[in-house]
Amino acid sequence: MKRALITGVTGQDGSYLAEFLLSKGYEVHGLIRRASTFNTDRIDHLYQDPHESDARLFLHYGDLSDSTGIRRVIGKVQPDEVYNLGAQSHVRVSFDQPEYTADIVATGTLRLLDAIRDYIKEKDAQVRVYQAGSSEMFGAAPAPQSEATPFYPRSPYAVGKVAAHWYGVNYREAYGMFVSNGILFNHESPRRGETFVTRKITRALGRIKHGLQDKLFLGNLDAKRDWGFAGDYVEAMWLMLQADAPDDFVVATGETYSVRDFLQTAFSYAGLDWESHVEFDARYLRPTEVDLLLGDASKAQQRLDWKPKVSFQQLVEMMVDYDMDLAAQERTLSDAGHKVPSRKFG
Ligand code: NDP
Ligand code: GDR
Repeated sequence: MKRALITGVTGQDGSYLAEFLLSKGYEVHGLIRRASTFNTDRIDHLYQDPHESDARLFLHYGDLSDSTGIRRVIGKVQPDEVYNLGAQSHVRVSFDQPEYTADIVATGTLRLLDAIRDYIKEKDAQVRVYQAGSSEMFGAAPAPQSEATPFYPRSPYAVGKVAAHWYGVNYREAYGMFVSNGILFNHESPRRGETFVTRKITRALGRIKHGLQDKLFLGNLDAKRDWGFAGDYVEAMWLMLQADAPDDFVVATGETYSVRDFLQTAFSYAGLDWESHVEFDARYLRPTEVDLLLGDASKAQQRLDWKPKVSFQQLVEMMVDYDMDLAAQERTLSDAGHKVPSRKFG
């Protein structure tokens, strides 16, 4: 049985990847952060009591800021594959917390790679590493963006991801390690964090439809993104580690839509007019914006035989359907006198 270690297992991608690897027969280990409230909502449906003999998902406390803990977990888990998905992944927040973001996104990756490097040497082990790179690394570079496009990062987050990317390349070249960098364009799902624009929109839409809120405050509606489905993208991560040799791959749909297009598609699917509900709030603008992302994933298609299955329209409908159900449940609670919290951040 292959063993995988996932940092960021409690996040959107971590949950889909854990599900995917379990379905492939892996034993899956995840790094989780200690929090004062439970932060395992997205993986609770996968969790089994570790005392049960057929349990294959195990969680370990750890943090990408803590080398000693990371080294201990790697020594204990002895993974065949490591997926580094842990990050302070919010671009706008990275302007508020640049140093912390750099520490987790860039130096955290270095800590992990260095721990794996020593583990491989000490144990003569074979470990394959996936690094979660981002289309944000392209930033202001002209579209379409492929593996050959030079990076031009536009936020502390993106600069951190560029550093992490090059740490990966350097460890591959310096120590012969199997490190593959995914350069994934935006991918969404009903499990997307509620402060990212797509989920913020579908979450608000459900609540507007069910009379729980009236307004949705957003920033720049002109930005264009290449949005895919997270469930499709975690398969590309896995395929990268099954290849004969490590490499870097763009993963994208090859289509781009503006935030306004997303609003229009989502609201019209729900039979509502977005312009009656959306208002501008400058707090959601970024000091430097990424205007246009459009990926060219032909290398992943040719070498990994990967292509996306879920279209933009299907993705929007999947998210709206999910959030309509969620808002209906909230409405029931609210009607029964329970306080349903409003969503304030984004
Ligand atoms: P999420 O924000 O949903 O999840 C991030 C995960 O990282 C969570 O499990 C979080 O834990 C964990 N984490 C945060 N800080 C630390 C830390 N200090 N130490 C260890 N773990 C930490 O992100 P996604 O699932 O959307 O993305 C996964 C990865 O892919 C990230 O690296 C992201 O930057 C990158 N990426 C994402 C894209 C996307 O469109 N989704 C596109 C390209 C790249 P907790 O739950 O406790 O907060
Ligand atoms: P992004 O995703 O920055 O592309 O990073 P996000 O959904 O946050 O923003 C997309 C675009 O929408 C605009 N926008 C808003 N964004 C947010 N969050 N909230 C708003 O109210 C709002 N109004 C307009 C933004 O300005 C931006 O142009 C995501 C993250 O998952 C990263 O970790 C990942 O690396 C990249 O995708 C690829």
